Amino acid sequence: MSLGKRIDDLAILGGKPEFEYKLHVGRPNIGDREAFLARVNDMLDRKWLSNNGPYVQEFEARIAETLGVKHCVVMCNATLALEIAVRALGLSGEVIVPGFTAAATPHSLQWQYITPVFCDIKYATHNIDPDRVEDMITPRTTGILAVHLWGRPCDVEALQEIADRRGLKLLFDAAHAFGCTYKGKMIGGFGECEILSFHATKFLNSFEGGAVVTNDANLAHKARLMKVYGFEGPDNVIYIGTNAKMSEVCAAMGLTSLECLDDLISAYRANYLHYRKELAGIPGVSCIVYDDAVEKCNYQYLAVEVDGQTAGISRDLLVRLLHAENVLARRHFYPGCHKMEPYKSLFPHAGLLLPETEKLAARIMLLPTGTAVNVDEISRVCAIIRTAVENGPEITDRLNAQSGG
Ligand code: T4K
Repeated sequence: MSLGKRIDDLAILGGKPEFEYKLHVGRPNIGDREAFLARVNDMLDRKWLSNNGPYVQEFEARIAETLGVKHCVVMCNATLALEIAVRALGLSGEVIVPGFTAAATPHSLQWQYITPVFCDIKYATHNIDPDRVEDMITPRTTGILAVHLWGRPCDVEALQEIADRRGLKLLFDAAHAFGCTYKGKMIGGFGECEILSFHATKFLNSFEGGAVVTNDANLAHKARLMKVYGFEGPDNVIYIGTNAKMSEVCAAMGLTSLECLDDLISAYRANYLHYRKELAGIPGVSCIVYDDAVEKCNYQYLAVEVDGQTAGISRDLLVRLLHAENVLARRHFYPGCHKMEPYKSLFPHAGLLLPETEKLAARIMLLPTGTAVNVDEISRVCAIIRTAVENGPEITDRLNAQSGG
């Protein structure tokens, strides 16, 4: 183990990569393989592979129970779950969303010809800023789609107060927030509904999957019909629907993942604490704060802010440098949805109202964590970052010289 790499040994300057294999952000958690395979065998024996099979029903019941919500409607991914929730709620015109989120969030609106109106975030929380939401409301606004980014809860009460006062529907993209709380209550039951993701890279994995969770029986019923083409009964379609069904094999994986929830949280938490310790004191580099004395969190995202001025190296160069070492850090959610198509063409000046989003998008990187990463690897990743920060200007100069700049 070569802790404390010297500048000359950095792979970006021609040295050998620290890792012979790639460390990914979002490597899936597999859970108990035997339990999963046993379920798959049962499923094959049963010859019931999709269409609201027994595993899907069990998965829905287990999620609702875990989150303390009345209804869980699982679907094939969170993007379709978002689209269905938006449609089932009857949203139209404009809906307010943060710009600092995955493309899936605004796409779920634009796909249905509803205009996503990008709202700035609060820098300290990375979440939509309720103080800015009010400014974005127009006569066409019908809803607020907030995101519990990195699993840290939005200011739910402030958003609900605005929604109630202005007659808007409030829903949450909780794709990152399985197992997290707001004011001690599990995320899942806030607003009209919340949307979960069980994508392979997520904390709770069903290969592909998502869900609408809600305490509203009518909304759940509507979402349930809409995910099966809008059929109510064998010959009667009553809504425009789609096919958003989850397959049995995905539900089998989801159930298996649920069984190891506590182990997963312990693994992510241990990694998070180790990262915090190892990154402490590196100038300009700060680790996201999760505080389980305040709220339960799943520690899924190891978000690190790089202040290039103080660190002496930019976030982007640091990411390039880490990639050369086979540490595949990600710049989520750079450059912000408002700077991606179709939004950057539709709203070329949106960034003027999103200064905090733009600042954060230029500084955040995600580092590898989860069950596929151990503390020894984390120490080595942090040692590379320390070397990079200690030698930032020299690395930049050498790279410029190499490229003839
Ligand atoms: N709302 C929010 C706030 C979201 O973040 C997302 C999705 C959604 C809604 C929509 O949820 P879904 O419709 O997906 O259920 C990943 C995920 O695809 C996506 O779920 C996630 N957010 C997004 C932020 O991240 P990428 O572009 O990072 O995936 P990809 O293919 O680059 O994989 C990440 C890393 O994981 C790679 O280094 C490879 C590794 N990997 C990935 C997969 C799938 C593996 O090692 N094994 C695997 O099976 O999007």
